[in-house]
Amino acid sequence: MASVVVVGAQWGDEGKGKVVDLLTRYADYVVRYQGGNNAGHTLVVDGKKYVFHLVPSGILYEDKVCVIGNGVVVDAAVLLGELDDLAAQGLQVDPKRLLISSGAHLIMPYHRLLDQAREGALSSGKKIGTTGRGIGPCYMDKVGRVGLKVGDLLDMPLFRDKLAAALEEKNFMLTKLYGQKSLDAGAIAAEFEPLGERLAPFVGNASVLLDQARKAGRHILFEGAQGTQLDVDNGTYPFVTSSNTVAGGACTGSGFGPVHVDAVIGIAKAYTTRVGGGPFPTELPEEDAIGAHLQTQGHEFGATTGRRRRCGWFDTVVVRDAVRLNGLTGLAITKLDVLTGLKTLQLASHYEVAGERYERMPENIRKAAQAKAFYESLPGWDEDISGVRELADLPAAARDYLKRLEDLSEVSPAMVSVGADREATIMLK
Ligand code: 2SA
Ligand code: GDP
Ligand code: MG
Repeated sequence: MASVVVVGAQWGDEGKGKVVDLLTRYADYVVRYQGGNNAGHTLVVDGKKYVFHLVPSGILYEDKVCVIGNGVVVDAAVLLGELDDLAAQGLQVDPKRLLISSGAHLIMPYHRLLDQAREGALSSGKKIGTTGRGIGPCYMDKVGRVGLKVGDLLDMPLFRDKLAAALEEKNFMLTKLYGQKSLDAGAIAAEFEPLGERLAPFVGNASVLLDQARKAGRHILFEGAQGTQLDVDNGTYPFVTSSNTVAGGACTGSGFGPVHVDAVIGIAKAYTTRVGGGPFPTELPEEDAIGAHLQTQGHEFGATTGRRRRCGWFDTVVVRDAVRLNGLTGLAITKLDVLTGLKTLQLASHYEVAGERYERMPENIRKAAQAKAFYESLPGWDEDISGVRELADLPAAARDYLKRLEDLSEVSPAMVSVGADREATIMLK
């Protein structure tokens, strides 16, 4: 497969980092195309843990080129911090190995302040539970045509002009709406100028680079962040992030033509988690013993904010939505090992809202919040499966669970993950 898109099929944190890392073996280019440092992608290589927020996971392979596409929102200081951390671990990232699109928008200090202030002003049931990284306000400015781009850092007079214009409105909002201090354009420009100087060698045109790569027959892997149900157009709006997390975002977010995408792989956990507010029909209460099992055995804490992730049963309604919205050609199931020890497992097959049957997530957010999940029960297993590398070696109950999950989700698994490490994987195709 020349060009493959990897997306989260649920609400994020499905283990995309691990799967992307595995697939990177076959890729020449690894591309982030949406989101920003709200993402947290964890990789475990030879027992060593890496968490990336902005740098594509492919960075650990020294012969791969990583790309941050125009659809990403970049916190320049965070990105440079990740590069510094890698350098401190002996991995000096050369500009030949990382290209940052000049069209990617910059997360500015006022974006972070506004994100946190707006979230703070919402009443408890209305809170989105954002990561507070300034993602929403940055995308608002992009769509509102007042954003600053990475490329503007290479033209400081232009940067200063755009900043001064943007700050007029932002200072009004910060002071009048949220009672905060106004920000100083000169101080912000002075903070960004050295960041721009350091980033300059990495800045370029991602679309042109990827087109050349494609024409040369190189393999390109697009690494999605967050998950399908967090897509701003197709997710459980308004409890979503502010970008297109679905596979279509890989094209708009990197300047790559849709007909050149050969495969789309969805990643789903063997159960479901969600961070932040919003509907979650298969959620188990925090005090529930099974919910507690998933949370503790799965170490379900946010990789960016450390927040406790909400946990629940696998939801085939959500995954069927993902199959349709992304055009999934295959599925990778992760964290099957976390289910070990549970006596009975449940797979949600459909919902009901006020007596009406739903085979997909209701579009109306109030209905989505009221959706009652209906389940099929299957027996669990007790055997440790973390060392299994062949499907046939899984306990029969685990194989039956995967088969029923596959039938109800209407997509076939291409890979099953049974541990955080690269090696803890069962390849099916
Ligand atoms: P934002 O900050 O504007 O994107 O938040 C909007 C919603 O999107 C959710 N969101 C996420 N959900 C799961 N994982 C994410 N990344 C981190 C991780 C999250 C963390 O890998 O664990 O550490 O808390 C992520 N990023 C955004 C968010 O919870 C809001 O519901
Ligand atoms: P991402 O945002 O989709 O990349 O996922 P995260 O990194 O936020 O969360 C997934 C977590 O599960 C990480 O801590 C991974 O190391 C871990 N993980 C991935 N696959 C497996 C698996 O098969 N089993 C177990 N036990 N952990 C896994
Ligand atoms: Mg994550």
